[in-house]
Amino acid sequence: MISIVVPTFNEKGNINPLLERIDKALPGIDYEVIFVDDSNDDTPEVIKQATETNKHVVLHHRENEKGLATAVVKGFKLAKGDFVACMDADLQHPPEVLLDMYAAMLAHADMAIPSRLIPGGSDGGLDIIRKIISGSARYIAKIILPCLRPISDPTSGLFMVRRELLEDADLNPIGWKIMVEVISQCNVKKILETPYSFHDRESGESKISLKVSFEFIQQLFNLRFNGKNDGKNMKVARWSPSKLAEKKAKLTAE
Ligand SMILES: Nc1nc2c(ncn2[C@@H]2O[C@H](COP(=O)(O)OP(=O)(O)OP(=O)(O)O)[C@@H](O)[C@H]2O)c(=O)[nH]1
Ligand SMILES: [Mg+2]
Repeated sequence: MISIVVPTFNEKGNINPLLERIDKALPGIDYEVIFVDDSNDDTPEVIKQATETNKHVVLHHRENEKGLATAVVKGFKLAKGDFVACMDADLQHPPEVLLDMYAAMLAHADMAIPSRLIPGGSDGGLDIIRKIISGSARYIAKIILPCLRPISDPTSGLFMVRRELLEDADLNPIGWKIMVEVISQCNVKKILETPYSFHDRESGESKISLKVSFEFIQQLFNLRFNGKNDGKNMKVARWSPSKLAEKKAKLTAE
């Protein structure tokens, strides 16, 4: 089973389109979608309604608690699948990449990381300001944390990992970035990158802020001094678009 952890803060317009697309993306594959929700609008009601008709949906609502990364860690604890994915609710991470990541995990990856920045990937036409912000975040992250250097797109919130690797990891993320925490604190030896196209947000608002950037730097330094993975035993491989298509075709033919 795949457990898909989705942190939500005021995403009511995105929940049902997301669930429909996840269901189409994983034909015949067992999965659960765990929403860890800190919203102060109707989002939990929309998710609760979905739980009544969709057996794949799990809702964990937190009162008076916030924070994207801690929400994801909570989702990891609730996950029951062998593989655990993390994905934003706002459809910027197209749910169709779940099958790409699953194919990578079946090819014995410890962690699958879709990338906007390898051949076949795209950042979905981010404006120049967002490009600069996200490029700088990656650059700074790679300077501070050597284990991130071979990874092309290590600062998004989109990945899949073997659940057993999360079990003994000491995940204590502050703020926003959960993927760098997982790479640094889990014993990931084989990472597979697959190309994908990022999309613009269709509904709801961005929650990014200056505070988030400061917390990110603080998190990177914490991991530099306390992280378990120095990157020396880690291998990163990449699939081309044609290799990915071939692997997925095999998977859906089975
Ligand atoms: N549970 C929980 N989820 C959050 C919190 N903040 C953001 N999220 C969710 O985390 C995901 C990423 O947040 P976004 O605001 O889309 O961040 P972003 O993708 O970096 O920024 P944009 O590109 O502007 O959308 C979305 O699914 C949000 O709903 C929070 O405090 N708690
Ligand atoms: Mg977003």
